[in-house]
Amino acid sequence: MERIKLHKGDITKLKVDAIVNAANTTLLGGGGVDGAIHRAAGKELFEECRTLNGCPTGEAKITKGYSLPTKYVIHTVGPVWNGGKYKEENLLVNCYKNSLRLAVENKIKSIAFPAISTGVYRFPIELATKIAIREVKNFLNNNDTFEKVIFVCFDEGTYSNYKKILSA
Ligand code: AR6
Repeated sequence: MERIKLHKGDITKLKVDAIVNAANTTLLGGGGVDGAIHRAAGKELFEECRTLNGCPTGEAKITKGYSLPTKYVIHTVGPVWNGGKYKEENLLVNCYKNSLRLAVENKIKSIAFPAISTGVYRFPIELATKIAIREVKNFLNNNDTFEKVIFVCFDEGTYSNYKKILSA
């Protein structure tokens, strides 16, 4: 699984074909990684997002990267954690599957994911990380177009959690 990489830092700095945004259903920006991506991409990203008519939870939509070093941004909407009885796990699985599928359709060879739903949306970090790693591994097993999939961790706690689960 040497195509999977772990990186600690800011996803907006990465020069990859695509970065994934943990957006909300409006796709019109917000806080956390979404806010950072919109700030770094500039207002053209907001203008393109306005034309997309939002995005349901678990699905994904693609835009250009504008002032970011990345060519594309794949916007996906993670579930808000409400205790685990509202299909939160399935919806998070869908975020990874749909983002990766959209990447393949756009000939993307390198992609970086933030820890979707684990911030403002309160999804338990360990469960979210297991889902993220399992879904990416499954996808890579059936696909050889990706050269690199990077998990980007913004804080030490997230990083050490990914490190532990990746090496388990
Ligand atoms: N680079 C990489 N990861 C980051 C960055 C960054 N620049 N900034 C934050 N993170 P969150 P969610 C991490 O809250 O839980 C927004 O308002 C952060 O530390 O950004 O899916 C949207 O508009 C955490 O580990 O996303 C939605 O309303 C992870 O990214 C809502 O938040 C996800 O945290 C989405 O909530």
